[in-house]
This record gives sequence, C-alpha cells and structure tokens, in this order.
Amino acid sequence: MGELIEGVWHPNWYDTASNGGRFVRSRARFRNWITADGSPGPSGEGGFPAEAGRYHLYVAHACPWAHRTMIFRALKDLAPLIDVSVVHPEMLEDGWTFDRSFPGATGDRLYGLAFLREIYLKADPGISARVTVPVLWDRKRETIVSNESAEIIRMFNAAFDHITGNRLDFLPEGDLDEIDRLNDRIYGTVNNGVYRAGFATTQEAYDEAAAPLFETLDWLEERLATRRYLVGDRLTEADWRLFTTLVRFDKVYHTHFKCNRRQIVQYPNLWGWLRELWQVPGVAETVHFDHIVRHYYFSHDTINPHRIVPLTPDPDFAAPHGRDQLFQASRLR
Ligand SMILES: N[C@@H](CCC(=O)N[C@@H](CS)C(=O)NCC(=O)O)C(=O)O
Repeated sequence: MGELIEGVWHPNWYDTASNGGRFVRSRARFRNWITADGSPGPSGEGGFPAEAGRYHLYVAHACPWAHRTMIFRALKDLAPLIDVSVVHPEMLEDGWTFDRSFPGATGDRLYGLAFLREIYLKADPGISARVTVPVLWDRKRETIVSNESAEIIRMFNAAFDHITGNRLDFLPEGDLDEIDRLNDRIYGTVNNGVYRAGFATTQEAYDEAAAPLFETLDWLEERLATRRYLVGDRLTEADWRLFTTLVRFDKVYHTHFKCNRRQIVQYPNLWGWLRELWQVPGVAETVHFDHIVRHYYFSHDTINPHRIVPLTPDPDFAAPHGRDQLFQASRLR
C-alpha cells in the first residue's frame, strides 16, 4: 500500500486521521477514452481509437473495480483484442507487484517490470497518484488511457462493436438516467460503502457507512422481488457494478470489513439474482476467490495485523436460481 508523490514511492496507508476516521477514495488520474474513431470522449484527450491488439489491461483479480472491466471484456468478446496482465494478490509495502509466485498472477506481460507503479511512472515520471488497478494501457503511445473502471466499462460497452460485431448494450439510451441513479446510490453505500466501513478508524465513521449499506441492501432486496434485474427485464451496467461487490460480500466484506449484520445468502432475491449473474456464460471464469480471499485478509495489516486468512463460507453459486420461472416474460439481451 502506498502512493507516488512527484515520481517517488511512499509506502503510506490511507490517511483517515485528517477526515475524522473516514476513508475518502481519491479521484482517478487518467481519464481519456477509447472511442470507435479516436475522437475525444466525455473527458481527457482524443487519439485513442479502438484497434485490435493495441490496448492492454492491468488488473488484480481481487479487486472489484478491476473485476468490472474483466466482466465487460468477457461479455463484449474483447478478450481476443485486449490482453491482460494480472498482479499478485498481496498488496504490501511495494503496492501491487508483478510477482508471479501466486497461481494466476501473470507478471507484466508487456515490459517484464516488477511493480505496477513502474507502469504509472512510464506514463508520467513526475506523477503524484495512488497506484490503483485497473489500468488501461496504450501500447502505441506508451501511456495510460484510463485508470477509472466506471469509464473503462463504458468504453468497452460500445467502442469496439464495429470490430467485434458484438452489439450487446448494457447502457440502453432510454435507461441511462435510471442506471446512473442506481449507480450513484450503489456506489456510495455498497461498492464504496464496504470500504468506508472496513477502513473506518472511528466508530462514527463506521456507523456512517454500515447503516446505509444495509439500508441499500434491504431496498435492493425489495426491488428484485418485482424486477428480474435492477432496471427491469434486461441486464444493464448497474447489475454488473453491483455484482462485483456482492460476489465478494460473504467471503470477505462480511468479516474482514465488519459488514456483518447479514450475509447475501440471507436475502432470497439478492442471492437468486447473484447466482443468475454468476451463471451468465463467461462470468464465473472472471471470479477468482483464491485471489480475493488472499488479497483482503493478507494486505490490510491495520485491520488484520496477524494476516491470518480464515476459512470462509462457500455459497453455491451454481445452484439453480429460479429467476427465469419467477419472471417469465424477461429475456437476456
Ligand atoms: N476509481 C478507481 C478505484 C480503483 C481502486 O481503488 N483499486 C484498488 C484495488 S481494489 C487499488 O488499486 N488500491 C490501491 C491503493 O489505493 O493504493 C476505479 O474504479 O477504477
């Protein structure tokens, strides 16, 4: 765990003390967009046209934000176009590393570097930033296109469609406002909410995160009683963004981040929905519980100083979900 300050690595833990014990996530630094024709996207600069073989993804299988990008890569048939390097799940004083000693950790497949921070330094030698995954790298310009997962998945949703012929759309125009509204609440209270609970260093900061987290879960449980997916009868980006947090919940957030009022398996609708998403072809292969469990319990020594990795529950994600019978008119588009 650490950050780059003017190009120099400092092994700092998050500064919660200056925020009353609250974890405040920093804003991602690289915000360019790949577009079909290389024109600029909603932020950053242009010059990143969709091309097969040009871009590379650096991910941690442990990380829910990186996981989103891997799901969109799978669902949008981008695997043959965008290759991937996977970091080691332990994130210690050197931050994310390219150590290959854990099964599935590939090392840096582009440059053979030792640390992810060296990729950030290649993009900007004087950079001040946290060194986070995912990173979307451009081989041609040798720079980072984006390190913001919310934007990377929006690029993946459409920018390469003319190359892959895959027209699945997880952001249908007419549903965009509702998706954004859902994302806002779910990001604040669930995706980032589990981190705000887990990294809190005062009771007050913990309470501020944990109560709204379970309020949102109750609200989602109710919502999924009458809708097959979050927005209705089709899977959207909002579902996938919630998925990567809930699939980790019972194994890590429940215990390690003290989100232990309830487990997801105790919510019949959320649990059925979670199984259905896990069973969508291509998705189960993106879920790596060995990396997830190792990363969380081992990396955060302020929370788990002895680095004891517990036995964790094994919910049966492959069990029939029954959601198709419940919502006969729905379809997977
Ligand atoms: N806004 C970023 C957040 C990514 C992020 O925080 N990733 C975590 C891993 S789950 C990370 O790399 N943390 C390292 C650090 O904060 O030092 C995104 O969604 O892409």
